[in-house]
Amino acid sequence: MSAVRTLITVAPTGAETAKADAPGLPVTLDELVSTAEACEAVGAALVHVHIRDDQARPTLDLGRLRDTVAALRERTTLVVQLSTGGAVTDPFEHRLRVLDAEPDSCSLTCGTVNFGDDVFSNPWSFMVELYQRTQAQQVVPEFELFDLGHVAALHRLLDTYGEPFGGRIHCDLVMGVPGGMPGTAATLVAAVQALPEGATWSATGVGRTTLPVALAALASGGHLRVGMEDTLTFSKGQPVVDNAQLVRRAAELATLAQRPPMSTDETRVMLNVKDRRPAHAAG
Ligand code: KMH
Ligand code: ZN
Repeated sequence: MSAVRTLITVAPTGAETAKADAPGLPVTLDELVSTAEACEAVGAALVHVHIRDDQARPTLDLGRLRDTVAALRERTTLVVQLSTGGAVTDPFEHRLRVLDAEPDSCSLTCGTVNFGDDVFSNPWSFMVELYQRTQAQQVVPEFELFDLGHVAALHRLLDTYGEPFGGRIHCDLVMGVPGGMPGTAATLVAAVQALPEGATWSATGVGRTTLPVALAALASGGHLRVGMEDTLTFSKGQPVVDNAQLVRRAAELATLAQRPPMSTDETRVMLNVKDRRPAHAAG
């Protein structure tokens, strides 16, 4: 069944792009929080977070992650999702430790994939360890699926280790990565048909697949992820100015499809995240 509203996730930074190549990329805490505020104002409900160090290099420093989660909770109502993918160079132990920053949600990639000239490594043993930690630490995982084989690995994970924390299965199809599944409508439909029964899902098309994937996702009843982690060109010859520009366009597309953006409260209910906001935490 198709959702009534559209969850718009923004992935504002990623780990791959240099600030020098994309001036609008948020790399400091202030830039990230201002970006998050601007994106919430135009329709985003969830932020997928990668952070940078003082030299704007990707980092998984736990103190910085904690400060980032706190600042986002203070200045926005967005659902805060930390990346456990990090950069392709990050060791597994650092990626597992991300959960100690107590986000609402985290990404969990369901298999290894060629990633341009690199390899994004997610062996089964790492997936299992990360999944079990999400269950123990009460963090809702979002299953990142870069390939059809990742959908099969997701079924194996659920069959073997049970349901995720919160009881909802939420996936993100990451399409158009050189080495992963192509960002086409036909591939999206094939992946969606293979998802676990009752799963909710968003899709993101990397690079020039952004629009075809967004349109196919809306046509198929899915949600949207956009942002400068995935897309740096707004249209032919026109660089993305900032993340809000991409969120605004996604919100317009969703509204045209008569499934306008979902609020942050509705998103919390859909994903069943634990409420860790200071004013809301139980006990
Ligand atoms: N930066 C990529 C290697 C995730 O956030 O979980 C992995 C990535 C996926 O971005
Ligand atoms: Zn990411």
